[in-house]
Amino acid sequence: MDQLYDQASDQGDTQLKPIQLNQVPVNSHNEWDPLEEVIVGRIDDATVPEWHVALESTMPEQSWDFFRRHGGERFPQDMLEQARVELEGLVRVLETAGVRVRRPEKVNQLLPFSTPHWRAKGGLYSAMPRDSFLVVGDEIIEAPMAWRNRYFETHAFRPLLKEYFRAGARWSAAPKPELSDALFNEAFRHPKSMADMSYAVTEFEPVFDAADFSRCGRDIFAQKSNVTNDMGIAWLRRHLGRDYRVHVLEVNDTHPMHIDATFTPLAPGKVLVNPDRIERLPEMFANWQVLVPPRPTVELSGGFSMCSNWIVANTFMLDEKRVFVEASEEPLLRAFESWGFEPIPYSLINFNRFGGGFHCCTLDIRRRGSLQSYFD
Ligand code: ABU
Repeated sequence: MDQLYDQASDQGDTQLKPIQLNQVPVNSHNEWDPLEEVIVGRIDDATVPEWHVALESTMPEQSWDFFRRHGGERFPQDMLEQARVELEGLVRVLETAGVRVRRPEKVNQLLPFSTPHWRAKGGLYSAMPRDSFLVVGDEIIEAPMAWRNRYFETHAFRPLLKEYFRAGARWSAAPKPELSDALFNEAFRHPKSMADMSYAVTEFEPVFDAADFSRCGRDIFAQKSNVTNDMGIAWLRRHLGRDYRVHVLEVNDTHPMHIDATFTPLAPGKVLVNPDRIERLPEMFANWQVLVPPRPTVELSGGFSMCSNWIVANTFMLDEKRVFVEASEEPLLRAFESWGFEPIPYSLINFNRFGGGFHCCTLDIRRRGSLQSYFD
């Protein structure tokens, strides 16, 4: 069996052991290979982010006043508890399916922090590992996130990252952004159409959220958004090098943040496409089955939400057949069945209000499969 790396190159680190390929700790090339290990976030400690143009550019208008009044405070306990119960239940479902589930540390998100450029009253949460990490093969990349309250978000996951690194995974981080005022677009105005498009972030430095990327082996699809700029996409493309092709999709979304309720590869040759946000896919999808989900019917409860009802399109594959789908979204469940999938109905309807669904709250660390091209 080949060794994944040569211990001699890790001079002086006696804790590192050569590992065998069949023990590789991190291995995920796409969104559908059979899942073996996953990180599921924590919501218990979520703190309301402070009002800022980066939030204004994407958060639903009915929630603005809540952010303005409560930035830096813990979210109401009943909201947190309902979401926590759903997330813990999801962990049990994954474990019952034979998946090893890992969790971030509990951290105090109420601790203030500062840099030479700005101060934050606290963090946000460690609920959405999909936003802060991109797994590409055996590498975990920490994203240079644009929201100031998320500056230290990866720290809750560091014990896991160190464990994976010691076991042979590659671990890298994009350049830590300054997030000074120069990154944010002072002239930001809510665009009414794509012709009028304006983003909250400038090209001052590379920024991206990992959830603006979607993996299909050697081809990775990205969208530019209010947290991901051209420079961030260029950084990732150059970092990954010639083994990968990073494509930027044309997305019809005037308030974009994260691609995973917009464009979701489900299996080789099958992609779920949000009909409100994607009008056409690149020619390379000509032989793919393009699946269009029915429009959401459920309402996110309670007035406050950090995303649109399209969060129900934020699905997560256990393998190329089994897919987690919001249990109360009947039309979507039926659609998946008609397309030949085996939906696993589970409800995250209270968790969704924090801005994420099945794909956001998970980070697939290990799937059984290898690097392939699905388009050649
Ligand atoms: N990652 C969450 C995406 C939510 C949305 O696009 O509506």
